[in-house]
Amino acid sequence: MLLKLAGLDYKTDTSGFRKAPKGKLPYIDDAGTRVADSTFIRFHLEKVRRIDFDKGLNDEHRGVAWAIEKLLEDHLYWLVVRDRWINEDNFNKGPVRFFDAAPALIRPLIIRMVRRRVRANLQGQGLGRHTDAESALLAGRDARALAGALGDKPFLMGETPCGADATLFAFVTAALCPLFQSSARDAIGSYSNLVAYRDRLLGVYYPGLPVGA
Ligand SMILES: N[C@@H](CCC(=O)N[C@@H](CS)C(=O)NCC(=O)O)C(=O)O
Repeated sequence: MLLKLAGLDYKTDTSGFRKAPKGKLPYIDDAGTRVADSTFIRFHLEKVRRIDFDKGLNDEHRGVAWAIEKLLEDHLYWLVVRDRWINEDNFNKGPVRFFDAAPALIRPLIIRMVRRRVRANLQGQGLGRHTDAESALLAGRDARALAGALGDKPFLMGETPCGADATLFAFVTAALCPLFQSSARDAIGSYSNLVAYRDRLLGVYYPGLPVGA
């Protein structure tokens, strides 16, 4: 999404984590320079390609945009991980497919190991310690904050997209994924401005991408 906002051509590599410098996605390979993590990808593009994703924003708006981005990446993110990886039905509808390429004989073992690690991460970060009802409360507050911040503007900070729109769009779209039962989906889906934002940005940046209902 950042590359789209920057108007830069790119090719998508779906081969997975093998070349990811930090063992996580996303990363980019910019003419041989590998940069991992969406925030550092953004910093790289700002420095090397001289792009200011927050052009036209004053310090107050830059601060709010950054805070919203981190709310999404470091709070709502974990609620979505929890919904998808801990809930058995959700896991079997989505994340289980990440392991399709593993040899069938050892696949269940790998799945158990990776799920154990995801559970440990959720415990370590802390959000995995809450009950379902408490998590749903937090998801509700996240959604209220996001819907309130967006209001009736076309983009988070006004008439044109800023850096945090890349994150907001990604998270709203992921949370609304109709495949999963989730408190994040219920919460985000109850705000018509967030659903309309998803639809609008999909139409502009990913025309034809099927996202379901
Ligand atoms: N805040 C980081 C998050 C990166 C991240 O957690 N990526 C997930 C996929 S959405 C991942 O690669 N997880 C693999 C793992 O935790 O081992 C970013 O925006 O780049």
